[in-house]
Amino acid sequence: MKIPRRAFLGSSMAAVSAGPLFAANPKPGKSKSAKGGSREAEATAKPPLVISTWPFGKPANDRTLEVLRSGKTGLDAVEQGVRLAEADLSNPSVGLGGIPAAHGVVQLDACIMSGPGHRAGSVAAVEGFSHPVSIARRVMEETRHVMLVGEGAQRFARERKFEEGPAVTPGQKAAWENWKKAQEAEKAKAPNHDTIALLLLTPAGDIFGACSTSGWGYKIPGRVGDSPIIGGGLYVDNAVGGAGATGIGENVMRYCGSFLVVEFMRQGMSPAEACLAVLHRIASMDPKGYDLSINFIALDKRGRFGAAGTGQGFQYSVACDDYSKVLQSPGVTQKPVGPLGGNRL
Ligand code: SD4
Repeated sequence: MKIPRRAFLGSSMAAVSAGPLFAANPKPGKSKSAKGGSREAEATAKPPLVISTWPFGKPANDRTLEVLRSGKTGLDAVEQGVRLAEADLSNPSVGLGGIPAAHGVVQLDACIMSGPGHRAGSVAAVEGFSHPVSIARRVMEETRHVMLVGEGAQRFARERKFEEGPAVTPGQKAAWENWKKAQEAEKAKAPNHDTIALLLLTPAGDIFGACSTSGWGYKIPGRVGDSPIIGGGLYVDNAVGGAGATGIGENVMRYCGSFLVVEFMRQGMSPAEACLAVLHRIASMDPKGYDLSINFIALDKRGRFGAAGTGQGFQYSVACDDYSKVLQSPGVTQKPVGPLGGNRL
């Protein structure tokens, strides 16, 4: 097993998670306490480098690198990585295996972004199709628009013969019926919702990103979260870096969260510092303070990467040549990431 070149971590917690492939950051000044007692993580790896949300991002990262190594483009690679997560029907938060909306049908949100050309495509509230990330890509490549939603997005996908997915499974239906008995849509609590946001830095220095989710479980039909919003759940700037989000989208999209992470990197912060700075910024403005259940991942043009969450326990996945791991993100508060995290290995 080879050790990735130039790899280091600045957080003791992350260094433990990273194992022997990463050495402790030799610059102690870089590892400072975050508000609330957590520490920032900082690491660098030689591209190709992929970072994504949650442990289920790990196979998606591996797939992304595999596609890139096979000679395909960075855009192909991030799309295929996210498609892997979308195809996993045991994942209750991405793809058609996701928790349905309040009317009992799964509605999917996704987007894709290319650093080169600063191009983006997005779809929201799409029912019945297995791979919203691919529909988003076609919106980007074949229309003059950035975002299609609902019936319009479905018509667009149908015309292009996109794969229609399995109907709601008996398990999803039974869970939905139980939920329906218990509460109204307006009072819906999400028992578990995650998202895959995935970022790639290619050896040529280009950055690509993609994001896909079934959103907030039992959401009001038509509700759109941060994930398909360019600058909300995902943002890429080819001159600087990329960022993605997971958690309660309402707490990200009101602040253009991923855009802000990238802007802070542009001002000189490392990815880890930028993720934390955005959490602090949002908490300083939001009536809920840090009680937000949001998490960010980021990478920059130099191959540095990092993550941060409002609570403890947010895990993210990182892969580069000869390295593919699930890492632990620093959390600003001691509150657990909670059922919204739904970490699974
Ligand atoms: C949303 N941000 O729809 C997504 C869901 C998510 O952990 O990431 N949950 O709000």
